[in-house]
Amino acid sequence: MQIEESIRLFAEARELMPGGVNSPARAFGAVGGQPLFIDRADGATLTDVDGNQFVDYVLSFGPMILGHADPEVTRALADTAARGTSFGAPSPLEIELVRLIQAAMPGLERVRLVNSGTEATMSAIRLARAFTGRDKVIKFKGNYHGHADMLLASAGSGVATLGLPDSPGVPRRAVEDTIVLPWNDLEAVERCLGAHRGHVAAVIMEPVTGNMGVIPPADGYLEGIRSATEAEGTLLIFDEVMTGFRVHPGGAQALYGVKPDITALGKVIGGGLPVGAYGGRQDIMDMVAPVGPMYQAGTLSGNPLAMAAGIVTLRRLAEPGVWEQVAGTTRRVEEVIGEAARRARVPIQQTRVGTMFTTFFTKSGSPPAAMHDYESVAACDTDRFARFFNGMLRRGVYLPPSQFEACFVSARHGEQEIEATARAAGEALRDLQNA
Ligand code: KE4
Repeated sequence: MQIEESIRLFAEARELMPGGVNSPARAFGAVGGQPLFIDRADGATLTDVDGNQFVDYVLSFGPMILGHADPEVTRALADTAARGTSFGAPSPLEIELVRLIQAAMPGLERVRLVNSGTEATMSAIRLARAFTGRDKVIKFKGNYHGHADMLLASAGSGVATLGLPDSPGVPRRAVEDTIVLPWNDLEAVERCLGAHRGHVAAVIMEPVTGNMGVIPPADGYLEGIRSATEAEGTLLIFDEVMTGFRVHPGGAQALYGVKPDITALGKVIGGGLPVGAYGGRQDIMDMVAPVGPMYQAGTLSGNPLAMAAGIVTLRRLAEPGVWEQVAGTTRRVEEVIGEAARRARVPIQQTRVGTMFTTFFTKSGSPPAAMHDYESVAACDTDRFARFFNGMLRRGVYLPPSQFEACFVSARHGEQEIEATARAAGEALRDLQNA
């Protein structure tokens, strides 16, 4: 595969931007080689600046569930842009998007729109502290909630990939009220809440993790955390920035029937434009300025372009059968990769929830029974993953460049993409086994 133009651009980009990228997750740090520069994308296909085409399972790390350059989204963006791109004043589009979010997640009685998932989770934590008057926050090892200081401790995603347990520049006092517990261990939460009775403002969690790969909660885990937090007056925050509209049309809260007090959203609700949101019970959200004293603001919050793309995306996902079709394709993709691994006799563990999935490369010999927590994922054979990633890339399939990320499927992935993935996986896994 010829990538001369990407090489040239990467050299130039590194002179301008740290690592030549605007997000570490794109840096290929865990898989070697260098990031490819993308020229355009359409449907399930990425085309890089050298003309190489790929079946895309990154989909902007989740947002592009309709597929890239969806004609209806593109038309809505053009029409909206022609009417002005930002007013610094409310617009009817914000009402439309919030109504679509509430239709899917009725527990969000009030919603505040922001510009990224990081802003959503950061604001949700501030809100929980304001509402409870408490300072401590429980998060989980391997869960990533964006890069706000108080949440950048033992995070997943790029932090796990880069092995940066606590980022420099985050002062100790910024995380001294952040307690990090093991994921999928209900007793640890119950013990911690008891030990810090009256001091824990919130538990924040990815209800299904995506940032250490996809790991579903153990049976009863979410329900147990819900009742334990309820009993302690601690707010439960579901970070559904990734899982929202991905694990279920109503998010993990609908899939598992567990209602958080506050939900953070992002990615899909903006259809590929910068967006985030946090919302929940009205009595809690009434703490947010200008109704209440908790301050949070944003120049481009509720931006008409992000609203337009999000409205088209959520409307389409609400049409009968659309989301189910994407979930069905996701199951097929998992099947063909699993079949290829069995034929090549390469040990893998596969996880899938709705429209997101992960292929874990376990160390041969004694693979863990199942992917359950950060330790089981950290024990994976990340070198093997890297070789698989590059074998797939060379054969026209673009996976997230880390074992600690989720793969995503879109409404535009079909038979052709499944067959191309099956063929590439068969060859890449055979190469692995013969290496
Ligand atoms: P953003 O600030 O990147 O919009 O959202 C942060 C965030 C919050 N919560 C969850 C559960 C998330 O997955 C994310 C962002 N996810 C990463 C991918 N694992 C975004 C990709 C990147 O950092 O470039």
